[in-house]
Amino acid sequence: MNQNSLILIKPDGLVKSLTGNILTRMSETKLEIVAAKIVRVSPELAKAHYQHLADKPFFDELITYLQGQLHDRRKVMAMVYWGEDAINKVRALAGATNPEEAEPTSIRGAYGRITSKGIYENVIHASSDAIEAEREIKLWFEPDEIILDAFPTKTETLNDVKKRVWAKA
Ligand code: IDP
Ligand code: MG
Repeated sequence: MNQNSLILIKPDGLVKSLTGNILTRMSETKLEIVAAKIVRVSPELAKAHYQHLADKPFFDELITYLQGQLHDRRKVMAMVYWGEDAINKVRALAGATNPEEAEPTSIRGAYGRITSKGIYENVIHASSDAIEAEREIKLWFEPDEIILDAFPTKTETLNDVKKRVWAKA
C-alpha cells in the first residue's frame, strides 16, 4: 500500500552536515520525496509534534533539542516521503529510537549518540504508523506544499488574514 511518512532531519543531523548522507541512504528505499522545506521550530510545533511524550521526564529537553537550542542550529529539515510501505521502510532505515541499540548500519546507529544529559540525539525523526504520519504531516505542511493529494482537503475563503508577501522591487 502506498503511504506518506514524515521525515525530519533533526538539528544534530544538520549541524553534523549529514543531510547528503541521509538523503543518499533514503534513496535506497526507492520512495519519492513529495515535500521538503527548512523549518524554524516554534515551542508550540515541537510540543505538538511530541505530544505523546508530554509526561516523560525528558520532555522539556526533547523540546529544546528539536528546536535546535542544543546545537546552535535553530532549524530542522522536514520532508514527506511517499510510496509502497513507506512508513516501515523508513523506520527500518532509521533504526531503533535509542542510538546505542540501533543497528550500526542504520542512520541512528551510524550517526546518533546519547548525550551526557541522557538525550537521545538520534539524527532523524520518522513517522511510526499511518495515524501518526497523517497527524504529523498535517502539523508540518500545508496541503499546497505537498505535490500530491496526501489527504482530503477543502477550500476556504479567508478574509482579514494577515500574511507577509514579497515587497515590490
Ligand atoms: P521514535 O523517534 O523512534 O519514534 P519516540 O518514542 O516517539 O521514538 O520518541 C521521540 C524522540 O524522543 C526520540 O526520537 C528521542 O529523540 C527521544 N526519546 C525517546 N525516548 C527517550 C528516552 O528514553 N530518553 C531520552 N530521549 C528519548
Ligand atoms: Mg515516535
